[in-house]
Amino acid sequence: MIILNSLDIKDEGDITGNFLIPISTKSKEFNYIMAIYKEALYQVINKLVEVRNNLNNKYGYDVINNITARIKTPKSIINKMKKKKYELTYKSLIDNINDIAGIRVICPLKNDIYDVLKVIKKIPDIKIIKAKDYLKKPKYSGYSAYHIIVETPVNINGELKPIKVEIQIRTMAMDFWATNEHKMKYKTNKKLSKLDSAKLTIYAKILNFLDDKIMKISKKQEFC
Ligand code: 0O2
Repeated sequence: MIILNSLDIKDEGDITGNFLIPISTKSKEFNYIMAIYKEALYQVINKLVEVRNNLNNKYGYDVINNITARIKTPKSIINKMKKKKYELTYKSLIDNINDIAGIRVICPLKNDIYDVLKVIKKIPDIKIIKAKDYLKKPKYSGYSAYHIIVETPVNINGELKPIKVEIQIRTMAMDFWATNEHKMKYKTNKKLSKLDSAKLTIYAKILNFLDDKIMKISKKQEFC
C-alpha cells in the first residue's frame, strides 16, 4: 500500500523564469525544483494506484502487479546531462530531462501493458506528450518496455504549471531483465565484457519470445 502526502511547495522563485544559471545540486533552487517534481510524482502515482484498483476489479486479477517510483539522483541527472551534452543550467534541466520524476508500472503480460495505456490516456489532467514503444521495436541492447512522458499540473505559487513525469510500463519478464542488466552495466565498477553483453541481448530476445508465448496461452484460456 502506498501512502502519499502532498508537499508544501514554498515560494523560492519561478520555475519558468530565467533559470539560466549553472546547476548546483546543493543549491536551494535545485531542491526547490526537485520538490516540484516530487509533487508531480505523487499526483501521478495516486492516479495510477486508482487505475490499478479499477483494472484489478474489472478483470478480477492483477493487471498491474507493482508500481514503483523514484526521483532521479542528482548524480544521475548530471551524468545524463553531460552524456547528452546539454547545457548545465536549470532551464536546460527542466526542458531536456524528462525522467527527473519516474514511475515504473509492472504488468504480468504484454497485452496488460496496452490495457493500462488505454486507461492512462483517459485520466483527466494527465497529458501524454511523448510515447516510445520499445515492445514493437526493442532497443539494440534488447531492452523492451513502453515509455510515456506525461504532464501533470502542479500548483506553483498559485499557478498551475505542467510538470513532466516518465512512466515506464514493462512486463515482469522485461523488468527482470532490465533490472539485472542495469545493475550489471551501471552499478558495478567492472565493465561488462562484449560477450556477456551479447549474451544479455540474446536472453532479452528469449524472454520476449516467452512473453509472447505465455500471452498466447493466456488469451486462449480467456476464450474457453
Ligand atoms: P535510470 O537509472 O533508469 O534513470 P527521452 O529524453 O525521455 O526522450 P531518454 O531518457 O534518453 O529519452 O531515453 P529512453 O530510452 O526513453 O529512456 C531511458 C531509460 O530507459 C533509462 O534511464 C532506463 O531506465 C531505461 N533503459 C533504456 N535503455 C535501457 C537498456 O538498454 N537497459 C536498461 N536496463 N534500461 C534501459 P536512464 O536515465 O538511462 O537510467
